[in-house]
Amino acid sequence: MTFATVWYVGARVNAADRPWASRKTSGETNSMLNPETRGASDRSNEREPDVRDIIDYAEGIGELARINGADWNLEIGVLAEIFAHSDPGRAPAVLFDQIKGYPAGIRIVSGLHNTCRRLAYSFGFEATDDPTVLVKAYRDRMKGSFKLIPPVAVTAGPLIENVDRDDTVDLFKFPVPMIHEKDGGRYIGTYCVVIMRDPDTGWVNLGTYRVVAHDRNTAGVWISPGKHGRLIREKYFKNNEPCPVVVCCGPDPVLFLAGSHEIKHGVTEYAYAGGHRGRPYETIASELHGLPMPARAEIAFEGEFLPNETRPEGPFGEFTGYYASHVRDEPIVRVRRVYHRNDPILTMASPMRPPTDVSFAKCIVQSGMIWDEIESAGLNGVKGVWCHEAGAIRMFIVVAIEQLHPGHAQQAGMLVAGCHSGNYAGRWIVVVDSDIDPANLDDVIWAMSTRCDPVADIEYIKRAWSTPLDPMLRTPPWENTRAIVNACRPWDWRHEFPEVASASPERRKAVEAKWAQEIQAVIRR
Ligand SMILES: Cc1cc2nc3c(=O)[nH]c(=O)nc-3n(C[C@H](O)[C@H](O)[C@H](O)COP(=O)(O)O)c2cc1C
Ligand SMILES: [Mn+2]
Repeated sequence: MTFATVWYVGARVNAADRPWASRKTSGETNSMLNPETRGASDRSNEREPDVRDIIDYAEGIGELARINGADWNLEIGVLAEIFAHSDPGRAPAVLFDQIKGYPAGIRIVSGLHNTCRRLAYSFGFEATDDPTVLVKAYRDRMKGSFKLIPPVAVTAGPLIENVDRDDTVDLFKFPVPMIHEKDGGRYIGTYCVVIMRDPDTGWVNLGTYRVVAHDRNTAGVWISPGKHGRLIREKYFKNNEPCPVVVCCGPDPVLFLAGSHEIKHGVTEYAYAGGHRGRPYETIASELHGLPMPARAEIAFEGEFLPNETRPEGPFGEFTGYYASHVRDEPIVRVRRVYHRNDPILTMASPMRPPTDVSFAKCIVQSGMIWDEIESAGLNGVKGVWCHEAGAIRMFIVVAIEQLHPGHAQQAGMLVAGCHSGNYAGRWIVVVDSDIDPANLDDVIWAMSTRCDPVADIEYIKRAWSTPLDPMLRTPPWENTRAIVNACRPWDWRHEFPEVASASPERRKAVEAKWAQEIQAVIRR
């Protein structure tokens, strides 16, 4: 053992013992809350969004592990990987303290919201252990009460408890982790949002892009072609101007998930995340460029991308589970301000062979987004959507439908492949009937094996939006091929399709009721 202590904290405690359950902002009224969550307990909508709140919550439900004494250099990243792989979708959040070479209190956290309960809490959904219930809750909210809620500017907040300026800036005052052996540097921004403003429209975009600390006051950011931050940066560079930027390391979970999903062009992720919180985010204007920073974030730093300066960036572990994009010259950020809370907590998302410490939560949110988008495009009969962790979230997506007309399965597959949330870096889209649980790989493989003729039932889309991170691409343009697998019973002879050999639901229920004790004793449900 190279670290000093590991322990798991807390079983479920009484509501009265949970200080976070009663934390309130002065002046807050219930009308600011998402209506469907009003009056409910255990939901973060009722509190100020920040990293500490979700850590408290995780601790309260026994889903927090603490590790003291680990090294930022190839221990913390590897431990995060060991935990994430140990129990995908059920692993605890891990809080690292007393990090080697750093004062106690400067911490790193990984896996903040990577279970059903912690994700439900963050979004203010009913607590559940069933991911498909959460996907549906997301879709129902978008169809119902959801409204964008723009942020509000404030002048004070914990983020500016400490401000370092110019010569005192040092990114390595934080225990920036070296995550994997082959990484090309220490990455400060993994679970982060990169905040930039469109020079023409004033739209503020928050995107999760990886950020390396090159040295004490220089950072490198890798943004995939077509991403909003890249489009904004290109506008400044076209005029040979520096591009103002704030990197926020330590946003609360909903803001991070907003930053790492494909929110519509022109919509600020603050308003999307605020809509889910049911309250506006409070933002503080950054000193140099007036960019809005989350007032309760842990760490942020500010500077400019320089139009004519680059440094080699990468390699870095990527969401597909590979080092595919190698080393390239990328623009750098000259860092001139660092803002942080007392005893700051650097948030970390370790990129690794999936499942990762964020992938389960991402699968839920992305599945919900796709479901919402394909229905909004007019598709009827959708019964479920699931993005699989093993498919690196984006590369293996299953949609279940109640087939209603000829060509329906094809329409569903095309929409999943083409909608904004399903388009980037995809590979396989599988369409299944409604008796198949899209999140259950046994079900999905059974359907693909028994209801699909590979020659007749697989369609291809060519030249689709991919990325240098796609391990199957070696050169630009970064476009790839999608397969839409129709694993539904063939529409034209669906009524003659062989019957499923399984007890009817009624028969099963009756037998289960009669033999309940015996069944429980055998399979211990
Ligand atoms: C942990 C994590 C790391 C990511 N790293 C990058 C990255 O380095 N570059 C990138 O372009 N996208 C990255 N993404 C994906 C983007 O965050 C995502 O595509 C998002 O939609 C970008 O925001 P935008 O739509 O406002 O451009 C990452 C996502 C996650 C969850
Ligand atoms: Mn965006």
